[in-house]
Amino acid sequence: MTVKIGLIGLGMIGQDHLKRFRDVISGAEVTAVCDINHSTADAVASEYNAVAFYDAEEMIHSELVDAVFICSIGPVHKTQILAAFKAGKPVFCEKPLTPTAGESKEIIDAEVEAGKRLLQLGFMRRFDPGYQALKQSISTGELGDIMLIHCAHRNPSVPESYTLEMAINDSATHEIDIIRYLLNENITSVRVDKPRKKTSRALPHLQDPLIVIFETESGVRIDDELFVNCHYGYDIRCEVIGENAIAALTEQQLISTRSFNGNAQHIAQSCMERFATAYDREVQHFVNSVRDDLPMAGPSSWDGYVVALVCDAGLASLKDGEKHEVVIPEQPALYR
Ligand code: ISE
Repeated sequence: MTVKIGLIGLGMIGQDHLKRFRDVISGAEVTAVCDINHSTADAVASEYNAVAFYDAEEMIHSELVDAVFICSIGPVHKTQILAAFKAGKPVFCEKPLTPTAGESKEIIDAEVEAGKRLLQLGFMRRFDPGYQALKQSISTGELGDIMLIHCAHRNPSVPESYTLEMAINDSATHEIDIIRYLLNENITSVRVDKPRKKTSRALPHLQDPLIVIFETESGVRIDDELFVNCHYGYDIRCEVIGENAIAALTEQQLISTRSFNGNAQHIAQSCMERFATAYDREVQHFVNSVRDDLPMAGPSSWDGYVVALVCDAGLASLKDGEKHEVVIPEQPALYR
């Protein structure tokens, strides 16, 4: 069976996924694309031999579509996800699930009512071979009891539309999810520190870098440097400090180059470049679940909801600088 994909949102990540469906993914083809910008939808549809839609709900209900692939902006996710659930179609949704925890809760309620998982969320880092190896070394116990994790989330630059809050609910979301994945436990508190110094490269409305401190149920303390105008590259770091040993993500390149400039390794310039393998694997995982008619697996709506709860606490701390507790309701059986 070839899964017929309807892709909503033809911005940067949407177009990156379109290329992936064309060049890498097996068992699926993009039959429909949708964007509110008519000329973008028309141009992309003709390039990819798909049908153009301008209205997401119309595309979701079309017979051309078996599964819905959401790459639109966060504020419209809830409506599109609920429409796909109603049409009984499986959904892949780029992060965030929704901008607020309240909206994510509505998605949880709808999925619980349906009685089966219908959505895979785009937390692609869970499919990255480096993070998977880190998780493996934590779970075998070879590092001993985990005490600290140091993370850094560096982007070369961000567009003018990037707000201060997005450092938490657009960038740090990735660390929030991956900490829960690595440690298999929840985050219980968040504090955002604003260093007195900020880079001259950040637009005036931003505070860059920021440091976010998380604590987990068992007491692991995590510091996350968010530096989204670091200029030099897209650099994601993670070092896990155990009682017996320390494990960290390595440089991601397969080669280094020796020359008059020294011993150099290329540094990725975007998340699409750094996490290309992870994106390929998450999308193939989604397609396989739909093709084999399995309940969705991988990052879930519940993961999106919990991350949104942590983000809400982080946003409160961004305002007052205080430590905010995260209260997580009981997890429905569907997600256990
Ligand atoms: C962006 O939305 C992403 O998801 C990237 O992975 C992240 O590094 C960036 O900071 C976000 O703005």
